[in-house]
Amino acid sequence: MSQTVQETTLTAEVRRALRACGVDADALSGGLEARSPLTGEVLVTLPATSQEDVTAAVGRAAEAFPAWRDGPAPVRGNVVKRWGELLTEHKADLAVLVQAEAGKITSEALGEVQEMIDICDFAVGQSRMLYGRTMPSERPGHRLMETWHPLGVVGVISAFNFPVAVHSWNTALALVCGDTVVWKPSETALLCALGTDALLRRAVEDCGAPAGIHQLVLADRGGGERLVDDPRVALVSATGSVRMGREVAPRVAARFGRALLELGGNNAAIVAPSADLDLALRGIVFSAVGTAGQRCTTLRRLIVHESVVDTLTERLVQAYGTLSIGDPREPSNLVGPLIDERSFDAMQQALRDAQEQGGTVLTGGNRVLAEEHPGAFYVEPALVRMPAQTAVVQEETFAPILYVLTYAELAEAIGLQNGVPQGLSSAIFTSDQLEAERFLSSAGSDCGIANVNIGTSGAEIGGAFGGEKETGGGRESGSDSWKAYMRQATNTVNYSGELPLAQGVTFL
Ligand code: UN1
Repeated sequence: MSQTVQETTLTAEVRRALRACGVDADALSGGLEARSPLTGEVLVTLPATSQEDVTAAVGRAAEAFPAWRDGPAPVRGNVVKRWGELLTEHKADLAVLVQAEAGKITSEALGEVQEMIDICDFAVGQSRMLYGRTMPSERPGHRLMETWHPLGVVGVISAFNFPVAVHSWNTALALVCGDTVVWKPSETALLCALGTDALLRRAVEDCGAPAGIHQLVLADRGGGERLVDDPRVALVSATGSVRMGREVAPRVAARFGRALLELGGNNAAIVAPSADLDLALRGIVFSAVGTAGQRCTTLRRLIVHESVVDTLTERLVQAYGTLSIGDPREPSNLVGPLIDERSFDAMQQALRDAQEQGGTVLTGGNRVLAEEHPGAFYVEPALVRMPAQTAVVQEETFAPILYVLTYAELAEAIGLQNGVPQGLSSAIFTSDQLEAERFLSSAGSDCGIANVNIGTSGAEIGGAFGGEKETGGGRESGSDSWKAYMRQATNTVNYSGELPLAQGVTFL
């Protein structure tokens, strides 16, 4: 262990959890620091993956691909099944690492690992359902059909806020689809990546699968660029900011690679006059404040009918007042820390901008526990009444700020909801079926996720996850997202003994 790491309850617990997942925690040392947003302390130091190592990792994944591709998909499913079993066995251990690095409260850290277990289940089933269709051919004695084939190496770039679940959405599907994976986790979530990788490595060994099918690289930005630019990487699946997506997408496009992007959200909920306000209140608070406002699905804008806005904001202010903020290991706390100081500064800047743009902070926004933890950034979630959807409201600030806007007519509310550059998640709280249907129709929400009487966050893995516009257009996780990890081939088989040409063309 390096000199900088002090032995504390947290570092001891993290090392125990790493060992339980199969990582030789005592052998770790190096130039990278894994820091905890809980206290600001360094948990472990560990070696960085150099840019050359990233290229070598892509090489190993590319080498493992043909044998993996050629095996039966349900046999590939066995590896994912075993991974799911190990994740179930080590759910609490991995959650300790998620909590230590992402700052989640215990139930959300456990919930994140549960998402991994669920997607493994889903992918195992999918391994027997990589369906292609057969279409009627226009020619006699011909069969027209499609088949789905493995794509190659998939590069997975994941973010700090769902540091392991989003990796598993991609990896569980990519593996059953016959692809191999190189994973670059967030630089602020290295330990939970090590734990996840160790469990997957064990599953690979237990099933006798090729060792190269999953490669973890603890790389910085330069290493990430290597991954993005490598022509052997058939698909780059990247989760993160719009800024990151703007850099990744053209680089991948320049070499005609595929990109699956899951970028920022600026999610809104409409609260209609007929809404059940008790239910709406709970849905709003969880979506706005859960994970300290650091989900890409976090509720950031509340569009409330003018007849209920005063009652609802009053109740929200009250509810915000009861939230306990602090060390997420403490079961009574519901709001953990922001990931780092930069994130805190961005929140403060957004609050200043909001006030300059005519907003009123109804509650929250202050840093707390600064004396106890000078290196950690705990904040009171903020509720801000805005006169209009101003510039700051149109941006995603990755912190717990909820802007409140009002509307008179549903069309106006939908206009506000859609009037931002991002298009991930959205919701309406209403008891009016006609309103709900309008919201879900093609003239309603323009987001990838549109919900009724439920908040914007906390999606199940069974549906496709992703959004439109600046959110990047990618779909991950459930439904038929698996198709992004495969290539489609169209096959025409002629068993007629003649050679009729399509479109009635005659030749020779
Ligand atoms: C993310 O924040 O990148 O729907 C993913 C949710 C979670 C996933 C969020 N199931 O909030």
